[in-house]
Amino acid sequence: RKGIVAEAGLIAHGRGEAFDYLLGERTLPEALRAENEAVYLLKRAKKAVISVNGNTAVLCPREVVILSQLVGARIEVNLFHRTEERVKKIIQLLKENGASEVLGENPDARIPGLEHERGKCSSEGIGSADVVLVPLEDGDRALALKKMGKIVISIDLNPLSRTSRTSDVSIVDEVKRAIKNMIDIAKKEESRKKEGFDNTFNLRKILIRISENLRGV
Ligand code: PTJ
Repeated sequence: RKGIVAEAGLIAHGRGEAFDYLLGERTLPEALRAENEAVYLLKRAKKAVISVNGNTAVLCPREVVILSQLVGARIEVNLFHRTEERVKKIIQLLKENGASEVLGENPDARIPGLEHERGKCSSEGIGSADVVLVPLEDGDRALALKKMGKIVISIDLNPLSRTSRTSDVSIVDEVKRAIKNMIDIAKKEESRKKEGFDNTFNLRKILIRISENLRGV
């Protein structure tokens, strides 16, 4: 009703919930592994950016701001169904939740290969970032960001989505749970040893868990 989430975002949310039931509405060990890897990459990035859309903004604005501060990432509002009004509302919401700076209001660069509104981004943000965290992304944009040579970390409850299959690190977890876990990891990350991480293997294990959950029923 406040006009922050796109109408299509409500349908996207339902799709996510359906997958969350199949996952058991909890963070799987594979998701936690991906969250560890994500924090590692974000902290070591030359220029990390957290891309925020309508759904992410309403579900966990405070968590996004805290994570950005802990890993030294900038925040950019980047919308699929872009309207200037929604961009402004999302920036305002993030600022009310403690963000000192949010990019995205004055896009001056483009993501090659994406048609007009969806391709807009900021040159000092997503345009020049080496690592981008994209919660609830669409497959085309995740792929376009990879083609630009960026490391793409996604958060998506659907392990079969094009986004999950395209990303370098695919976090299959609910966005608020995922970002809360990443905050905890970022707080104690210095003392942690990096584990080997294989995204394809990790996604495969999640699919096996879903089928085991169903078989259990
Ligand atoms: O705010 P905008 O204009 O950028 O629009 C955002 C939406 C989400 C409408 C747009 O990006 C879209 O249509 O996305 P898709 O293609 O539906 O992809 C969203 C993905 O997020 C789906 O695969 C869902 O399973 C997943 N998802 C939905 N809710 C959650 C989620 N993943 C994690 N946490 C959730 N709460």
